[in-house]
Amino acid sequence: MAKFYPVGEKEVTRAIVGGFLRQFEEYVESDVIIVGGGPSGLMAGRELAKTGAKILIIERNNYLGGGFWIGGYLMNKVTLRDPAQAVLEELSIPYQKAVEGLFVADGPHACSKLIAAACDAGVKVLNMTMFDDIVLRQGNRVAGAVVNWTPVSALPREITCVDPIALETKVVIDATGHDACVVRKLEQRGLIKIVGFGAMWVEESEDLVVEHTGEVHPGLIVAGMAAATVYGLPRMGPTFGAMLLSGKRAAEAASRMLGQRELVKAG
Ligand code: 48H
Repeated sequence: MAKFYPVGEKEVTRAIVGGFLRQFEEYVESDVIIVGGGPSGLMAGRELAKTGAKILIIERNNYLGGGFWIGGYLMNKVTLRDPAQAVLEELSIPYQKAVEGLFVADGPHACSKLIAAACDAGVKVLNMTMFDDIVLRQGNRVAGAVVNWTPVSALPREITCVDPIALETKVVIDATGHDACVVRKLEQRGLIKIVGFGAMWVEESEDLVVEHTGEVHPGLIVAGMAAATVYGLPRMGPTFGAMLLSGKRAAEAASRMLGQRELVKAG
């Protein structure tokens, strides 16, 4: 049996610290920051990274995928309505037809394939990292994200004084789901009004979410369930086609916004 090569703890630690720091320093500046690594954020990231843009996903959890792992009612199945099965085909995710126009896939399989597709395209991820605030420039254009370690936000205020740090970017995508955390920071400053998502009505909701995906404020795109929250659109329940197609639309909007601007070189 082959024996393991004799490297020890210090080499393991150096590899982790060095690897993290090199990447972190490089991604202090990016083309697009996507806040939230659920289905809409991952899809947007994958599409944008394919174009050569430098993409960073900020995710507060230690895992990616958001609500896409477990679908409805903790039952590990995700559904998609026609035409979103095309994305399943594109990502080689196995699925079955449930009834005409409705398809079902295994959450863990679908989610892990989507995560892999985003990573394969070149998306980088900062997980256990909480979006804390926005960076605003002239004309209140969104120009970055202020972040902190997730565990810091879990500590009581009295015993923490850990200031967050800021990352610069050209475009931010709010893909934080029901909370619309990024847009909420604009609302807190009186720059925008959030309506709050409406009651469930799947037949109406999905087209509306995709239609409303786009620039909500200079430099900021809203995608996925966050779009329903911002514009007061009906929710859709445990079906994910609109999340994936909204991610694609967010990527198209971001590409247009990046337009002629020179992309930041990914090292
Ligand atoms: C860093 C954050 C922060 C923060 C949140 O909830 P998600 O899966 O979002 P979508 O929009 O891609 O998909 C929504 C879908 O999962 C869903 O819930 C549906 C279809 N519901 C329908 C209905 O009727 O209820 O993912 C959002 C991600 C999560 O991973 C969060 O942890 C992350 O964003 N996140 N990351 N900093 N402040 N807030």
